[in-house]
Amino acid sequence: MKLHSFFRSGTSHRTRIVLNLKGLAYDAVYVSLAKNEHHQASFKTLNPQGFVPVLETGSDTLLQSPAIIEWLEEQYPEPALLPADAIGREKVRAIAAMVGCDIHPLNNKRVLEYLRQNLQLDDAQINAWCSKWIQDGFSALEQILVADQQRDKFCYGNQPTIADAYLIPQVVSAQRFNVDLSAYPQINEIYQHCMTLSAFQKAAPEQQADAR
Ligand SMILES: N[C@@H](CCC(=O)N[C@@H](CS)C(=O)NCC(=O)O)C(=O)O
Repeated sequence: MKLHSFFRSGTSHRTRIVLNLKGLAYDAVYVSLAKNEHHQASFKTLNPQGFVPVLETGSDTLLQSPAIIEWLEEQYPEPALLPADAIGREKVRAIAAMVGCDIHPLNNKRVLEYLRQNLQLDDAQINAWCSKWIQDGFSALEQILVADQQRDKFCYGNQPTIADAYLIPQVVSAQRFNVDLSAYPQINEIYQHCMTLSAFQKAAPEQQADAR
């Protein structure tokens, strides 16, 4: 498999975590968002949206990290990254959606470029924009995590799930935007715990060859 990715991209990062948790080998193809390589025609042939990640399986080109992650889960069911019961799966997918649908898209490069170039916001205003959506999402998520009596060291239960794969990159991004993580002790604890696992360590942005 070939993963087209960028080290700092949260959607690439979550996909790397899932690949690593499942013990799947892949070749990384680096697409520099910093150099706007995602706008190149050759990349847009692969993904007309011009977004990373893209996963080439050998027979298919897979787009959209949620769909790629669900495909990996179906194709490589062990270890399972979704709970066995329907309510558990709903809860894990809900956390993933809080990050994937309600936080991450608002902090994306293209959104920030629009704020900077079209709406003339400065760095401080853009930082405030990013922090706001991360804080709103993390405040709600923190309450959900506190209320879950069954929870152990991860977002759900005592095994890593897709929810953790979404959350950890968002924590990394929160750090970049100087969000004070001490306001979210459960999220911080999950982050600290996940980062003791090699699947998460290996997926970290600074470990990627294109970060150097
Ligand atoms: N919904 C898509 C979003 C993909 C996405 O936005 N990727 C970002 C990197 S995290 C990207 O390629 N951004 C390029 C840009 O915003 O110009 C997914 O989850 O795969």
